[in-house]
Amino acid sequence: MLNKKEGNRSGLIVLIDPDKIKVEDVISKVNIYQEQGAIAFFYGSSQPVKNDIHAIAKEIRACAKIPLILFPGSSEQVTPYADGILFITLISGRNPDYLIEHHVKAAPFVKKMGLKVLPTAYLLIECGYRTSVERVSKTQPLPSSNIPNIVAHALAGEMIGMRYVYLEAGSGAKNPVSPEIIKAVKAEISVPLIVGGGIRTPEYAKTLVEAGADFIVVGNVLEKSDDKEIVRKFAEAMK
Ligand code: 1GP
Repeated sequence: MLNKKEGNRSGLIVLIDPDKIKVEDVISKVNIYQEQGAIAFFYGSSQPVKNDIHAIAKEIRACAKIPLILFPGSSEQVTPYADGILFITLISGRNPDYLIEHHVKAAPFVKKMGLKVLPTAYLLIECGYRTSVERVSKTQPLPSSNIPNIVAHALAGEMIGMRYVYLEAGSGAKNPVSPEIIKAVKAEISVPLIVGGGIRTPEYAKTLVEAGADFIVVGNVLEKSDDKEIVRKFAEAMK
């Protein structure tokens, strides 16, 4: 489901937060993002969602030509209006709710809805302040200075059988994941590496891709930027 475009080193994924988009803006935004080179949409929030999560997903799916993949902060964010779901396990933390409880709650629905499942080892990396993932999940991020420990977590995720490793600095992170961490993780794992959180410039995305990131996730910067070509610039930089 997550495929790089032919000839590209990496793929750009746009995160759509259901609480940060209006239903009436969905069509124009989705069209801009996909025309400018995004390869997939992630959809979800680390916080409880107030908007109608199903209605917005339905609208996105109706006009999306690229996969719409749920990136749920909890089992309550599962909707049938998607192509797949990142079945995330927060293995950087030790909270059983995010290691198995939400999975058990969601599994029967995911099966019934026929969503394609992408089992994902999700590692929260310290970014300089307390992120909403940290607050909501009541877990500690992995210290960014202890790279062997981050690599060990990623490896454990792969050995357990997870098909993707996701290094997350947190939405709006001041310090995104560093190229050094990506390089060290990529050298040890063989599954695709997704990186997100606080990535603000195409240049930084390029550095991360050169370090070994297979997929880069951006969210906040698109909502805040006035540059109408920003997605194209990210996609171009990552080729
Ligand atoms: C995806 O949470 C991130 O991994 C998105 O972060 O909103 O900071 O781009 P930003």
